[in-house]
Amino acid sequence: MSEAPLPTVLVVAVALIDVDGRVLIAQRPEGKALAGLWEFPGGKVEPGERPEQALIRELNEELGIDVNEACLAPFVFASHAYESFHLLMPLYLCRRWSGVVTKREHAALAWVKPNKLSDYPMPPADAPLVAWLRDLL
Ligand code: 523
Repeated sequence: MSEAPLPTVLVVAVALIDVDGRVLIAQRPEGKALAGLWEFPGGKVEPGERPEQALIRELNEELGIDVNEACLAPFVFASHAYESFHLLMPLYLCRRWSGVVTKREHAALAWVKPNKLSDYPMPPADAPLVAWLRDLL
């Protein structure tokens, strides 16, 4: 008998890119899954949300910034089978936002040159995106 397939969880994430071409990564806090690892900020898409709406909400909650949907460029899909669910995660690119990026829910934030991103341990879904980003930027 084959086992039941893992549920799929849709998560959205973003590579915020500043005027110097640095990318924002955020360290997951203690008490959460994957604590201590550096992620592209984002979160789960709630029922009834479009992915872009979910990302705009998450960026406001987590980083205190406002993003216009027209400034979100879809980029690439990450996909990873975690222990209890399969994560599907489109990563968007964003170069424009309003407000100041502020640490609200993470342990730390870092603006990192693309060629230095691999120095930061990342969740398994995020890590393969680094090479794409490095080649693109
Ligand atoms: N990831 C992930 N990479 C990444 C994000 C934003 C999230 O691998 N860039 C994973 C981590 C969690 C799941 O996606 O397993 C949901 O993340 P999040 O941060 O929205 O949810 P948590 O950890 O706060 O979980 P809940 O408490 O269930 O909301």
